[in-house]
Amino acid sequence: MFKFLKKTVKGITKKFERPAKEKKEPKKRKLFSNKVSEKDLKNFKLELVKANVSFDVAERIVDKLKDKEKKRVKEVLRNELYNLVEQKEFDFSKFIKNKIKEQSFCTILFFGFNGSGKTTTIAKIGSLMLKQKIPVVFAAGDTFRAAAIEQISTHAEKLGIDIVKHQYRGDPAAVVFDARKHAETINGVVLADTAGRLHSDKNLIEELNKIVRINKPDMKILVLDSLTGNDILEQIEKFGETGFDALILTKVDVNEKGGSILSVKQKTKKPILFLGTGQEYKDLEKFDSEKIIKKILE
Ligand SMILES: Nc1nc2c(ncn2[C@@H]2O[C@H](COP(=O)(O)OP(=O)(O)OP(=O)(O)O)[C@@H](O)[C@H]2O)c(=O)[nH]1
Ligand SMILES: [Mg+2]
Repeated sequence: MFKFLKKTVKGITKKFERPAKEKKEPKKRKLFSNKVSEKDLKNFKLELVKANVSFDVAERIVDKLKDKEKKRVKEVLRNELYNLVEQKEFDFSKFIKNKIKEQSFCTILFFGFNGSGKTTTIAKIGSLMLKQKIPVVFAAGDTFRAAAIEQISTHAEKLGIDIVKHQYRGDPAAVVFDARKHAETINGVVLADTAGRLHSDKNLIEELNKIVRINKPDMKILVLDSLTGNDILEQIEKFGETGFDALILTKVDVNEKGGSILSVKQKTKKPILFLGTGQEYKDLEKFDSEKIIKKILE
């Protein structure tokens, strides 16, 4: 996980950890500065961009190192990384439990482009809800992609979770509505799947907006594939039209680069709830800023 970003960050910190050369060549001492050079910063910025850190964020990181003493690089980087990924504690299960207490159901809508990992993530969260004894129902809201209803039905069956589904080409807003009615009868949470692709992105956003208008979900979660490079920022902008409360980043187990995590946080300022770390139900990690920084820096 994040091997490439880690190597990049390590590259610059290591470089400045031992100013041994200066001692060996006292005559030339004046030529050596104890500050980080412009050239090093430029190279570091390029490396960050290669690791999928967006240009803006790479610039921000590098700016923080400008005119800093070499020996302070690690500390400055640590602080900046912390600023970039820090977020307030958010107890997802508690949020759901409270909503159910208040209104006898909770509706959570998942969306994101095709293949980002929505359906798999819903199955993982379904499994988590079962463990926490929170009644749960799936809404098969992707009525567009061939086999999408079967895919989520298979998860429902495997996990022993109720599912509400309609016909292919049916209205997803109605599917979610019916699932919500079911959730009220079991005092549970609706995990609503949606399509990742329609005839056009415009259709997709319009359909999502309709689902939101009709069902007023308690939480809207954007699911992003962490392997996506700079396009990830474009995706965020597109789904920003619908608006979202939180994010889930998937496939971090196969993400060597890792920089997208920094850009996403900076761009959205929304909490990342979970990271998808594999294809099994258990492969869902609560987002932990400290842990991420440790992974990158140590
Ligand atoms: N390695 C890994 N694979 C994942 C993860 N999450 C999802 N996948 C895989 O990514 C692929 C797409 O996942 P789906 O859950 O079908 O994605 P989706 O967003 O529902 O896709 P559409 O329904 O086509 O829009 C599947 O092969 C999943 O097994 C993850 O955290 N790690
Ligand atoms: Mg899907």
